[in-house]
Amino acid sequence: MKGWMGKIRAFCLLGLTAFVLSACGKENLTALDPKGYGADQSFNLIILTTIVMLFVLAVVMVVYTIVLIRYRKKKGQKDYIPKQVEGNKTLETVWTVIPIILLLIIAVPTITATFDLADESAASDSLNVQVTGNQYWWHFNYEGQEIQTSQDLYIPVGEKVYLNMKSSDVIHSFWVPAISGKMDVNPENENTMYIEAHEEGVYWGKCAEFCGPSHSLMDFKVVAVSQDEFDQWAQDMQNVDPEAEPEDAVAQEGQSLFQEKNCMSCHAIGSSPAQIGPNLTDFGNRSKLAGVEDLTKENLVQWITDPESIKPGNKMTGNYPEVSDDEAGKIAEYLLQLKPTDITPESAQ
Ligand code: HEC
Ligand SMILES: [Cu+2]
Repeated sequence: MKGWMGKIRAFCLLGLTAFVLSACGKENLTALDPKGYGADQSFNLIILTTIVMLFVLAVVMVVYTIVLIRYRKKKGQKDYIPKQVEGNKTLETVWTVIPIILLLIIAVPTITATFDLADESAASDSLNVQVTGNQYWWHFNYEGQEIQTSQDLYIPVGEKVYLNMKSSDVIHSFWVPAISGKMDVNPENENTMYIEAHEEGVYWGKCAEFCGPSHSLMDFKVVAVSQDEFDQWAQDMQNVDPEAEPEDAVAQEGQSLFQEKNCMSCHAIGSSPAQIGPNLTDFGNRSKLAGVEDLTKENLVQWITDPESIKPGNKMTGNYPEVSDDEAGKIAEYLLQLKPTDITPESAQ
């Protein structure tokens, strides 16, 4: 009776776990539904290695079962030691050669893909973006163009985009599972990879190298848009006047406070490269605040008054003068109206 109940309980737990886990993950945050060039390669290799492993498993299980049934001790049989066989040449050759063949089947496409993904020959004719990993946010500097942005990386769909990556502090890892594999982002040397998205859309990215208390909150997005939309976006971003006065009176007060409270010592608006904190040129167009929270006025006020409550260990906490809720509300009005372009993560979805 007890064993029976245990089985039911284990079964329910398994079902529940599967149910809960099936809701995990965000849209376009999986390597199992590839939407980009590198992700295709990884996925094909996953399938190939899985087939090879299942083949090995099947063969071993069949042999195991046959041996188990055929050579088991039969009723009435006496104990005896079977004939000892040693150094069978044919067997030794077979079980050496088959694994070598299986490993070659895996190795050849893996090495080919590795070299293909490291190919930098098209870099000079492609869009190049300098990527900087920072404790807990990403910065993007479009080379040869007056565009700096943070958190959301806009790219034209169907084009190779080269990412030249470095870290400003510790080691991070750039990973957009649906588009491509991971690449370490080191403080000392630049690593380069290219990404290419097949479809327009928003793809979630994660830092994949433990980098501090808010490592798991170091999310970002790749926004893939058509070439026309990308050109429009680039033009709009270049045309931003960082000192433009907002129309709304409250937002105007917010703009003055943004200067008074020293926010500009770390945050740039426009293409200035200052980057102790995220560039806020298109902040109002983002769908997330600091990469993780929904971009609402309420959350923004909370961030400005107490960033620590959202991202522990971030580099903003304690490094600016105290801001009251009222002042934060005004600054929020100012920041939320920074919408220099109609090309946004929402429009790309
Ligand atoms: C010492 C430098 C520094 C100062 C001064 C500073 N910040 Fe920040 N700020 C940061 C850093 C670093 C981050 C990124 C935090 C993270 O995600 O880990 C950040 C993030 C933000 C974000 C989220 C940006 C995004 O892309 O989602 C906003 C909004 C912001 N700060 C507003 C302000 C305001 C308003 C002030 C002035 C009251 C201010 N900051 C002062 C460094 C600073
Ligand atoms: Cu990181």
